[in-house]
Amino acid sequence: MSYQLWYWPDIPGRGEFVRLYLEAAELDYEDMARVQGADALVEDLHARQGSRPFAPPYLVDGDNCIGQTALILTYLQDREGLGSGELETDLRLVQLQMDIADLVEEVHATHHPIAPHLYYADQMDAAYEKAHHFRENRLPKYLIHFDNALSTHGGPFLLGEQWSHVDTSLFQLMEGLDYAFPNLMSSLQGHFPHLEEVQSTVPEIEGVAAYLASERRIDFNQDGIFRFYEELDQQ
Ligand SMILES: N[C@@H](CCC(=O)N[C@@H](CS)C(=O)NCC(=O)O)C(=O)O
Repeated sequence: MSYQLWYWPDIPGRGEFVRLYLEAAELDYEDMARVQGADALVEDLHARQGSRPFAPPYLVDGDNCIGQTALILTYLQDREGLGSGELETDLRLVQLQMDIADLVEEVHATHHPIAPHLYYADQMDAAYEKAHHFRENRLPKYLIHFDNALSTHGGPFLLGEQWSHVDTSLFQLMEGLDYAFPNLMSSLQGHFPHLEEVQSTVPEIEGVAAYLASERRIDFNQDGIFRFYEELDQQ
């Protein structure tokens, strides 16, 4: 039986982290809202009551409904036998995936620092200040952390030759950062060689290559988490 992925249809967003792993592992899934639309997503979410996730993305696997990107990826890894087989290593993967989720939240906060439901135009001053701290402190701190983690097994992936959900997510993260902060990221070129290596190697995974060449892969846009606002990318 195929998995059902529910996520907003018009942005890559957090759904893309799940999609990339499903595609890398060549797992069968239906991208429900891409077919049925955003209204169907809202309706499905509200109909779930007790087992209802707080927000998309969520994955439905028979009677199981799982929300939270990092948890979905961990669930898929375990369900499909794609883990390392060592508890300590798999816990490290979850921990890094949660670090990625934290950074994704901080990226979103650069353009929506006050409230996600307010327009960017109504929180631009705060966004400007938030983005300054993000560029100067937070992003470098995270990138050093991920680059160090990647350096431990000799690459190209976190665990060496075998890719994991952390690699597919780091690829997506770097792609999103390049889109949202092109000036900043080009100034950092060469500083994080392991991240650059994973960014260029993940697209070579067979399932990912096929996916990236397909129409299922949609571009970053100004409604998503990774948005380009020139004023937030100043050096
Ligand atoms: N921590 C959750 C965050 C989920 C989330 O914020 N989803 C967004 C879309 S990317 C959403 O639809 N949020 C609606 C809301 O917060 O009310 C995760 O990593 O999956």
